[in-house]
Amino acid sequence: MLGQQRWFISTNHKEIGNLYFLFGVWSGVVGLSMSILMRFELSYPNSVLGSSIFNWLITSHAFLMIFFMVMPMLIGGFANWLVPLMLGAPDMAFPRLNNLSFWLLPPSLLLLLSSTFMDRGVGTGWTVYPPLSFSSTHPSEGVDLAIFSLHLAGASSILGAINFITTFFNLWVGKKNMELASLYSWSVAITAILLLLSLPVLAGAITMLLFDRNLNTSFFEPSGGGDPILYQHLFWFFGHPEVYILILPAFGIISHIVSSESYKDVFGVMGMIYAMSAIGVLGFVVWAHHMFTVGLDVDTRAYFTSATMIIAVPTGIKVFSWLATLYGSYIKFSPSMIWAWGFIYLFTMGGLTGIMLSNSCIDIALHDTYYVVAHFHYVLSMGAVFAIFGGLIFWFPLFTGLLINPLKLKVHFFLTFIGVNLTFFPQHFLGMMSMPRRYSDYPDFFLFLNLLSSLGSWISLTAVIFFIFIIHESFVKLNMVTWVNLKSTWLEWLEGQPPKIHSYSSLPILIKN
Ligand code: HAS
Ligand code: CU
Repeated sequence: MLGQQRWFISTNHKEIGNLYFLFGVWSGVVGLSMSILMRFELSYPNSVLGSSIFNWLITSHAFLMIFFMVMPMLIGGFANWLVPLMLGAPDMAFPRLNNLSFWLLPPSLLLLLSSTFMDRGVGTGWTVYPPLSFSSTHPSEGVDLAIFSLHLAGASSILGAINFITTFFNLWVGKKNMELASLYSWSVAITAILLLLSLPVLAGAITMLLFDRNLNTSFFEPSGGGDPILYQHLFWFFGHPEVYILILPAFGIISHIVSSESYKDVFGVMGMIYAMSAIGVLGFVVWAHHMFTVGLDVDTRAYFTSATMIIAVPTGIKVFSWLATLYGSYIKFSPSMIWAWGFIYLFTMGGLTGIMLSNSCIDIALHDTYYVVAHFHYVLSMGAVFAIFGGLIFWFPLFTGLLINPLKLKVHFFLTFIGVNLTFFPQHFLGMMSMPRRYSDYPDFFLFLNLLSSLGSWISLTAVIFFIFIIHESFVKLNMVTWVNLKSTWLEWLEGQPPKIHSYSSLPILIKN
């Protein structure tokens, strides 16, 4: 455990998982604080912070949430803890590499945070598009530090991906029966393949940008024969698979919660595996839906529109399979299950607005408006983050040996549910009224919806503080998982139903360890 000596050089997958969780929670709190500052700024017209600081806030918020919160928690934390256990492996395939993967992240975070102190920080947006990110337009060395930060985070993820792929394909006790491996392990394996194929492209793009900024190359500089649109292609060839990297492990977690809480195997396990694989493959051929406004010709736009829409099919297979699993089962409102319900409902909402945006003709009006912000927060803040909360609650007894107060967890869920919906639902309307994203000010006309949105963010903040309190209470009370209180408490939660030992539930793992 973390308390033992020399935990920092540990090669144990559970200890490394713990480190990832701590790291992710810390970055998440910093990223959340930044979003609250942004919502304060936007709660009233007139810019208080000014555009430089606001641009720095949106950039750091996105980097922190994507690379230092969601990825470390969903892949680093959950996958390190669960994949070896679910596969029946003694540890990850390369335990020392695993340690290195984690320890590349703190220096990466340090580089990102130190970029803040250079001039006015990095205000390029997480996409770091040239010409805005050129040294002529963004002279701050902070941009170079952010690029180095991404290099390190990328190296960490690539090494982690190699480790997960090797572990999954070589250390599964079921040998050749890959379809019997758990769905979460599958989701992580597919995510790892996506990481391995997409991250080097990002690394290439930002290195070319670094050279353009410092070494007089002109990959993206028209005056030297380069093309800034090339950067967008390279970035989104990474960027679109990246969004599926953020959601696939979440899909895996939801499958386990749904299966365990409905006392059934997931409906259509093979279908789920094929759907995740299809999402992974298709994710690589749709990138230009982020670039409909750069002047692509109409045939190209027609292709990217159709290819993007096709992703609704495998994703629909997943959504309907979860519903089919739950169908006819005893509907429970256990704390982890309500997060899964929330996920299925709100992720689908976010997915549907994605389908709207995939129409190139509609996207020309909606691109760079709050509609896009609403879309990706529905799939991320209410998709990826809901799965993180659901998974943490579901496996908390396994991770810590402790139980959490279920009633308070439900209060926390409803506070969050109200908070995030109030924050992001009005943003659809702001987007349709053409409020552009990434601005620190707006005309009075947009006041009411922005105020609602800010109000929602404060409710979400309250919910997070409450969650920290609940977890703290669990640690202080040391309500241990023992057979006695497992029986009494779990039976209480299950409203009279005996806990069933299920292949997808955490119980067999709990007993094994
Ligand atoms: Fe997205 C922009 C399209 C899924 C994240 N997305 C973003 C950005 C992020 C992001 C972060 O085509 C902003 C990046 C930036 O900073 O600029 N997205 C889609 C589509 C899907 C999708 C089609 N996105 C995700 C996921 C994310 C994510 C998952 C992270 C976790 N997204 C876009 C487009 C843009 C975009 C445009 C660019 C906008 C712009 O202008 O910048 C799909 O994977 C969603 C599939 C899921 C469903 C729901 C379940 C399916 C069911 C089956 C039946 C549905 C059918 C559809 C048949 C569709 C239930 C019927 C259609 C109707 C309209 C009713
Ligand atoms: Cu995309």
